[in-house]
Amino acid sequence: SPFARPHPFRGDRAAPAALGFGGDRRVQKVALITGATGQDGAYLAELLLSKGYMVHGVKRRSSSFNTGRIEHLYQDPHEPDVRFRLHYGDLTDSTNLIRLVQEVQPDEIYNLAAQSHVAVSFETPEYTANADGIGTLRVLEAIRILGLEKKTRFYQASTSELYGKVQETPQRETTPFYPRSPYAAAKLYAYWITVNYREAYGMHASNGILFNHESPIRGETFVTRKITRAVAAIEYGVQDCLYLGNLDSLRDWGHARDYVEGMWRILQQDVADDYVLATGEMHTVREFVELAFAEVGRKVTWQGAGVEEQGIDAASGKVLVRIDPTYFRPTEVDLLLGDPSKARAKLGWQHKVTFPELVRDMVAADLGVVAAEHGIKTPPKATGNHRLAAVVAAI
Ligand code: NDP
Ligand code: GDR
Repeated sequence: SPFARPHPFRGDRAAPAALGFGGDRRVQKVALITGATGQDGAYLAELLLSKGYMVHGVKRRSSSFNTGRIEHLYQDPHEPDVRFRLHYGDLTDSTNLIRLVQEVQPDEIYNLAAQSHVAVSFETPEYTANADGIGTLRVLEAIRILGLEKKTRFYQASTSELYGKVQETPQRETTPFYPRSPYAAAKLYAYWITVNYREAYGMHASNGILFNHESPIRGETFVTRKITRAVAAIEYGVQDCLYLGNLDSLRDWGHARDYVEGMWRILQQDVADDYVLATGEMHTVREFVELAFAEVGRKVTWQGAGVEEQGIDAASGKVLVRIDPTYFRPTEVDLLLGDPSKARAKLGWQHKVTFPELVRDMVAADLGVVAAEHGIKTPPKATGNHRLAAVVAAI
């Protein structure tokens, strides 16, 4: 048994029963998450810990603090029964990855690490290819070099961006790919190298083709979080207006909490395969803006066209949204709409959080975040219940 010897990363005692794990170490699974400090990494680590896993996360060295999303999961490594460990690492460093996989001996690897911003990938295409494309190969090779092909299951964070210039709507597993950015081109390589290692070496390697998923801990430069933060900041008078790019792109937006559950289910299947995870509903950026401002009681009306277009507060006439062409991408993905039928049939997975619930959750959270950042103790004027609750929670 791999548990016969003491292992440097496994505690000597059983995991706490309070977390639903029965205490038999032989059934405790070990997971390694790359990108553990990101949005999905944080939700996934929390999910796996709740299922009794020993979770190892890879974090990058940074001169500034980058573990804010997983702070609540941190355990003092000197305590007994530690089930969450962080290790320094980088997807551009193959020796580091080989050593980590060797030390951790994971049952499951979730490869979530990536330069994940589509617009930024046009600025840093070579780095994006290295981290997102070759980085995936490095993790797969680590498994193979260490002879763990039959032990370690592999999940690749593939993306709806693969569909890019859409060939079929809605998009499903069989829809042809047409990447429209250096990010998507790098992820295309990662997708196919995952399929290839499955077919060539019999590895349990799967792609989750995930459509956009958001949350209150979404990176602040992705459009949804940028909007919800701005709604809060404008509401508190600490931001004048919100600058956006293309208001008409259509996205299939879900909640990250639902999607990490899908990732886990993909790795629990007897046979590795590729799955679309999506809501099957799409909305424009414009609709997201309208719904987010509606959460604080503002109605946005649109005036002008093209880069002159503005979103106006119907009640006060204040300009809430302006267009900044720097946010347009050299090549845009106009429309993404996923068909999650296969995931529903084979994994029993479907999204739970609806689009309005997602927007509400994010706006409520950002009202709290922005209030806390600026030391705002009371809401500026009478507000909806959730808003008051968020503010109270933050102070
Ligand atoms: P985030 O950008 O929030 O997180 C990315 C993570 O990868 C962070 O932990 C980041 O570290 C880490 N990272 C970046 N570069 C490297 C590197 N060279 N070596 C090691 N770690 C690195 O992304 P999400 O959580 O939203 O997404 C997770 C994965 O899923 C990504 O691969 C993304 O491309 C993919 N995806 C996301 C979708 C979404 O809608 N969210 C949809 C489909 C796919 P740090 O915190 O230090 O920056
Ligand atoms: P996306 O997400 O490119 O779909 O990639 P993002 O939120 O960045 O853009 C969505 C759409 O909004 C338009 N947009 C803007 N986008 C940003 N970031 N900032 C703006 O000011 C702005 N104005 C308009 C964009 O042009 C785009 O059409 C995300 C990432 O999480 C990827 O890692 C993941 O693979 C895909 O989702 C699925």
